[in-house]
Amino acid sequence: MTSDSPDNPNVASAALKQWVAETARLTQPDQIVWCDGSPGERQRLLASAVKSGVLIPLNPRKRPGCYLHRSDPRDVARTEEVTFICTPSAHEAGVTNNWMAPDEAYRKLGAMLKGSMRGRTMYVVPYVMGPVGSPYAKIGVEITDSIYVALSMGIMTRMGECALRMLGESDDFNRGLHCTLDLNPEHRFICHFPQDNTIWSVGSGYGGNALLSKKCFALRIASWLGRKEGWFAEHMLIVGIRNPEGHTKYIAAAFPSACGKTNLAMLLPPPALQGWKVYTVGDDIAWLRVGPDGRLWAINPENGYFGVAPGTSARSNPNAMRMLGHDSIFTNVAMTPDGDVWWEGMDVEPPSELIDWRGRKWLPASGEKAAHPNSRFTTPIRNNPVLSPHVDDPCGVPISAIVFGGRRATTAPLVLEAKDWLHGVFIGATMGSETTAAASGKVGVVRRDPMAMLPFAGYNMGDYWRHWLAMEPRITEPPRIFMVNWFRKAPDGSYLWPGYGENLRILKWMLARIEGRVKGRQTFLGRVAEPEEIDLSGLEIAPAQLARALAMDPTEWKAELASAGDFFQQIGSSVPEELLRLHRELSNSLEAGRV
Ligand code: OXD
Ligand code: MN
Repeated sequence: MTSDSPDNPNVASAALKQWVAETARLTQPDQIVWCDGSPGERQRLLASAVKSGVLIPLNPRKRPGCYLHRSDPRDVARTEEVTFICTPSAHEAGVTNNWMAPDEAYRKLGAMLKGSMRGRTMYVVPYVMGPVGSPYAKIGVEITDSIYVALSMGIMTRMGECALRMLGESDDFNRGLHCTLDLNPEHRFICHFPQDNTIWSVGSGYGGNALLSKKCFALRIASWLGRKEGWFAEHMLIVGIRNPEGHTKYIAAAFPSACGKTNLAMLLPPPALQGWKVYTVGDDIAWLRVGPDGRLWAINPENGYFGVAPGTSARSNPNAMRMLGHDSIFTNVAMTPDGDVWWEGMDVEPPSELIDWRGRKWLPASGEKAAHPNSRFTTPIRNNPVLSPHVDDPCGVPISAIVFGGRRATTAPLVLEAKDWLHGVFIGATMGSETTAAASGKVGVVRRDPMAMLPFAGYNMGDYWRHWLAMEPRITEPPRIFMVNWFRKAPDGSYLWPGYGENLRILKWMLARIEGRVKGRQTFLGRVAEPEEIDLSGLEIAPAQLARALAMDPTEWKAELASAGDFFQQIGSSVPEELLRLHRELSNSLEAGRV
């Protein structure tokens, strides 16, 4: 449906038409394209993106339907320093978010948006987050001047007429306005207005800043809506684990960006764990509600994967390698002379020459990375060979366990089960992780990343924790809560645990705990697996190495709790008293020598 009049689509609600008209008056595009999500439209947009050089077609014999996009080299990751929560008061945003007053943000960005689409096309992209028609799904509309964004939204969401039909005459939709401007980082702002269900993002084309359905709507705005409406929007994968008897249990797991969520979500069981199978429901975001049975039920609001390419290989994630074989958009990876893709950690020798992510000739001796460390793939969910049959289930899947994990070279054990909901919330709230290339800034620095939501909680972190605690009485059949750490290292810098598919052994231990078949070892914080309780069949790992991966070192934990205490102080008066009390009790236990 192409039109230069915003009034064209008959099915759009009056509120939507009015907002599109207002936005067009502000930004002055040359033409307006309402995206209908049809295959024909996709082909037209792809052809146009190729013609303008936004996309480079890859070798159709090797990667049918696949394209490469190279971004501006200054625009390769999320930029948390220019991401703002624009609530009436600064307190509502809290100290972990940048805050700007809504009036100021609208004025400042409004000035930048004035006439900003002159000479450009404005795409109106309606989309559904969650299964179409599900009572838990929500609708958004993104207006963008980027064809790359429009095409990526067509992969990442259920996009087009289905959203307009579901919206009907309602005015209840997220209003996302995105404009690339000149991509100068100095003109970059990602502003969220939770009270208005609105996002304005300017100056970046990077996925996490520009595909407004994802981090901006499905996490920052949705977390705020979740508190208001009594549910959770979380930075969690959702995975189904089927045991050899054919019973499937679902786990939701929060890990910070670029810590292996996609790999865990589509894990291939090791050969020795015969009969086990893993199904992906989601790899990045979970919306969790309390069902009539008192359990937590999760849907994946997305319809595609926006995953980190480097490190993805036939060994680390064979299912991802299969799904990347067709109909995917790659961003900032390297290109081989025969029009295929390459990245570091693909476990394939690079050819003698490549074109690097910036479009320059690359030789193995150049000493630089050929693919950007945060280069990405954008792939339809249906490409995944182990997609859960319940991915479109309007009610989602019931969650038996919640996992909090970080990237920690020290301190955090391979697996630990929290004593109860409060302990679990504490573990999530005080989680630390080393920073990665998914956000701009220094990589490898440990920071507190509560529930892996530090960059994504759309309101005051202390209030977010209060919401977690306040939900407890409603969840009468609560999931168990675990902490994991796949990344602990030996003093020589090697990883203590092999990770990837072998992580199923740890998930299996969790299921055994839930079924009461193993006890673990009680520690001051919760139960850590005993080495003999972990299924090690077919895996060679020295007992001392495994013991180290599972160790709770009092000195490390004293430092950890001190850092958690500092973090609570930083958050200030909104930290729930229950968490402060538990922190005091745990610190006292450690001081008293109880580990
Ligand atoms: C992502 C991220 O892209 O967390 O999922 O940065
Ligand atoms: Mn993420």
